[in-house]
Amino acid sequence: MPLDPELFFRALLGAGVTGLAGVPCSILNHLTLEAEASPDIDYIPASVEGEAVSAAAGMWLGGGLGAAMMQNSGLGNAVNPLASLSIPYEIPVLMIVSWRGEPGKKDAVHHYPMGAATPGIFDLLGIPATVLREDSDLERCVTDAVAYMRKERKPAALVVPRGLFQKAEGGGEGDARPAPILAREAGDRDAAPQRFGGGALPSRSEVLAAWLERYPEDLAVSTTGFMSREVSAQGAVDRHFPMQGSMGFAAAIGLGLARRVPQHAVHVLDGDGALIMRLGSLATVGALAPRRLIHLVVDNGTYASTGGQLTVSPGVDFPLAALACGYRVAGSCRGADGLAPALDWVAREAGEGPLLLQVAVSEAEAEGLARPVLSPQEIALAFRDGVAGRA
Ligand SMILES: Cc1ncc(C[n+]2csc(CCOP(=O)(O)OP(=O)(O)O)c2C)c(N)n1
Repeated sequence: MPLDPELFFRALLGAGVTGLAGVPCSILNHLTLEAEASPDIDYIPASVEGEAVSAAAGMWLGGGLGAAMMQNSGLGNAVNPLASLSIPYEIPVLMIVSWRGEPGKKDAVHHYPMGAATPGIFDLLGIPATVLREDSDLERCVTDAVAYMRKERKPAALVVPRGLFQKAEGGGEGDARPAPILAREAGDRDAAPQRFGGGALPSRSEVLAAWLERYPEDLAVSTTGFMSREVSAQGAVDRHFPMQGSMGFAAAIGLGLARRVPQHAVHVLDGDGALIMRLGSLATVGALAPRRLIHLVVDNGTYASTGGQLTVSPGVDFPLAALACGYRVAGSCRGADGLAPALDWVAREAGEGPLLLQVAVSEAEAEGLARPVLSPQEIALAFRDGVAGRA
């Protein structure tokens, strides 16, 4: 007999899961519908599975406990932030993964390879995965997984085979859809980007120093590579999360965090290469429109951290893309003379919806930047404690 998915949803809430980010699967349809409609859980409709893992990690940094939901077809999209964020930083994320292509069960052919690989992927990553069966005690499985996560500060997975749950009643053809997930009024599609500039390009260090001087107390998540090295050198552990790894997902982490602590400004310090890798996050951030999220894109036109190879950023207008995705305001700055006016503009405009500022920088890099001295686990814990300690 298929199980009642409602029990599973209640078990998640009972175990203290505060947020769910995911990409839908028909097997998990009920869960998505419940999460969309429930005031008891924060639901983030992720653009890609790795974004779901990263947003769930951001929820944990903000004092909550996040789950990432996905079809196993998308498990590959989640591996990078599992392997380079959740596991090394010891940020627990509950993985809820459907199992298409389970060996021995009839399914569409294109699901078989991933179906066969799914248990092995969890094994290789050292993530304990419990397959839910019809005779499973759902509440127990959820509680045990969450207890493990809290104790070990590691991700854990619950695997949901096809046919385990009764079919969802809502969401079928002809049923009324729930209200649109989120208010979309924040962005003004006709808004034009603000443009600042003049003079030679500043360096990344100069931009970051000016930024941190303006916002010494705000929370910030920075992108992998040199940016986070600089942030560890110039920043403070209780409010700056210098993320190394999970390339492209700084905005997703910032989003999960911002949803947990909407009373605080959350800055995302991004790179052009990283943002191009996960441009879909602009759409998620734009749609959910966290009021106090500020997205700074430091654009040197290169992958500086791996040797200065060219990115395609000269062809990308990040502010236009952000506005098109629902950011409330966006601007760019090209030239050191424009930096102070651009930062004044940010200070005036921030607070009513996501804001993006792209700052073109030179390729000059600070000498001898070391990796953070603290371990990833220490960084994550210090940051989470710092967030918790805020008024
Ligand atoms: C998924 C993934 N792909 C590639 C890399 C290697 N890598 C680390 S930093 C980096 C460059 C990032 O470029 P950008 O965001 O423009 O920042 P910059 O290095 O210029 O500061 C790359 C490609 C990685 N860490 N993770």
